[in-house]
Amino acid sequence: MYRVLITGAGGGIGRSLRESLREIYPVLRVSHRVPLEAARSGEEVDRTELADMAAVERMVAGVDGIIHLGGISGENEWEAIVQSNIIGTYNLFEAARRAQVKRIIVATSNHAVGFYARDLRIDHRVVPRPDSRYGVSKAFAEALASLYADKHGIGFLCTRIGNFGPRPIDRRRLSIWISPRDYAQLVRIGLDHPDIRYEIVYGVSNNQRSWYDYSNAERLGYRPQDGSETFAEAVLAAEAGRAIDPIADRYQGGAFCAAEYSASSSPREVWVTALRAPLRAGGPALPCVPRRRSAARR
Ligand code: 15L
Repeated sequence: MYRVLITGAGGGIGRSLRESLREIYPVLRVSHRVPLEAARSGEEVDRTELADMAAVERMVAGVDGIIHLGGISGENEWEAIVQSNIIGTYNLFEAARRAQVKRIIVATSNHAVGFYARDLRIDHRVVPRPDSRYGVSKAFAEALASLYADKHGIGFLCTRIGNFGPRPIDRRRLSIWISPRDYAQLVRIGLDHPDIRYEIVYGVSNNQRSWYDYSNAERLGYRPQDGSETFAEAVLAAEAGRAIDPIADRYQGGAFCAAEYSASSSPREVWVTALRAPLRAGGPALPCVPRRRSAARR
């Protein structure tokens, strides 16, 4: 990889990757919709609105690989999600196809699968269960990536990021946290691995309380250095006595699931079906298993 583009480079993950990937690839092009800090040596700074196709085409010119972090990173009005995450992601992948980009790392999210219950451990093969309009846009990005991988041969690593930060900030994040250095490792695998066509991996550190089976990332060489358990005692003490929300506390997406919840009953328990229907005969059996049972097997 000679020139690597980071979209959404002004956000938390983007700023972190701008530092950790500096001087790893000869040229890092960093882009955001608002102005970024000036370019240092080995950097090119760009300002692009992802909904503007002509601008996106200029942004990807001459690029070999893309880390796509751009767009809205939480729940929002549908119109805003459509502009940034649906049209913006389409424009990026289509411009990348025209520019013959080889690899794209997609920042998808745990919210694409947020309506799985917390007593399950899910892997990369479960069907999407978005918990928000934002989660739907991430499931869309994964599906669009699949199309551009199969039909146009771009290599995609879709990283379903849990929660990125220097430390897990609450009980829920103990199960989904990823440290900056572990995410940087995953991104480098996505850019440098010689044989990636289309993969979904969970972007999580080695968390003992994980709801995610990240074995697909391990298969590609991922060896996380961090784990949330180091922080567990302090995190749980800070939360002692907190009121329980029946939806937010039952489902992996947390408050994203509870927001605007208007059903008079609980979400469907489709995991039972998944247990009965292994995806591939003879292959690793279950895309989704009760977490305690999975832990006991290890
Ligand atoms: C995400 O996908 C968001 O981008 C981030 O802001 C957090 O809300 C994170 O998920 C999370 O679930 O903690």
